[in-house]
Amino acid sequence: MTFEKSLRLASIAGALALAYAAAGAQTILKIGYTPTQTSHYGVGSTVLCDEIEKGTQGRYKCQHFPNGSLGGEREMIEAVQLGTLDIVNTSTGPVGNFVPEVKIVDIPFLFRDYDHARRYLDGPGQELLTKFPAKGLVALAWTENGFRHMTNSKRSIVKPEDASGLKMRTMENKVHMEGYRAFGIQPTPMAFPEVFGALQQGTVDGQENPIPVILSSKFSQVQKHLSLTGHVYSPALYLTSPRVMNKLSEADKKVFYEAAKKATVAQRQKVNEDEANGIAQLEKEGMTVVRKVDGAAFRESLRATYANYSKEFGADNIRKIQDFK
Ligand code: EAX
Repeated sequence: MTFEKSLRLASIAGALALAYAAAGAQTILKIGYTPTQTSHYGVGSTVLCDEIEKGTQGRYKCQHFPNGSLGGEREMIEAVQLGTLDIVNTSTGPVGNFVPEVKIVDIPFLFRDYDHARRYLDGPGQELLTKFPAKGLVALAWTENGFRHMTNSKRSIVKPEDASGLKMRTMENKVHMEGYRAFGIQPTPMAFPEVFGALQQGTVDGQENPIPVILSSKFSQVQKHLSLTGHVYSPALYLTSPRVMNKLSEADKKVFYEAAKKATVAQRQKVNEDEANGIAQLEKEGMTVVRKVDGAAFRESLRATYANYSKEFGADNIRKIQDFK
């Protein structure tokens, strides 16, 4: 192409872009997550998108891909890096495979309770968000999946010996798997969209997830026993890419970050509601629930594993998180 011709084409493209903008052209952002649209992920994603749409006067709008319709969390993060997906609302499950610094927050029994986890992530945990751009990702904000509990089809779990020998689906997360092995579980990593079928067919005996996921994914249909082990906190993130962010004006960037903050509040609120009402609901659906788990025994079983975590992450770094008030 001659220089003149390409100039002419460029000016045509420019004129077209202006015409679209005048006609109220809209950019569609594809957002994906593994649970349903009515789950905590759907609630948070809806607020994120509504706020972005409002704040940009409709120049940006979302198309939701819930239910893992675009694959598991690892695949969706890859899609965001590649640019075939714009935003993913994902647990940290596979994130450490992309941004290794994040793995520390996946250590079992690291956070005492929701208040501890949320305040830590909103405070010192913000520093971890700065590690994403080097990996072709932008973390808009921390959000939440919840404390994970075990379900299975075989027996009630009160202490590690009860969990021992059970084949359980886990996320593709080495930190989790190492801890769960110490509980005596046989961890079987699997993408979330495969989990219901695997439970139904008995490929695995159980799985572990927060109440809002167990509820929204209807695991009560394929699992008899629920134990409130709360063995690990599962953080989540709204991830997008530099590709998306670099197209935004400074003002629009601010809109995206502010929208993510509001979304986090809504997603955590939905977790609170499910924690408050969901356990009774799951009982009504036929699950046997163990509320009093021997937490001390589960922690104790992790002693040697914690020594390994300390080697990997630094004992001081772990203690700083545990001691955060
Ligand atoms: O992020 O894979 C999992 O078990 C996650 O907890 C679920 O997809 C929600």
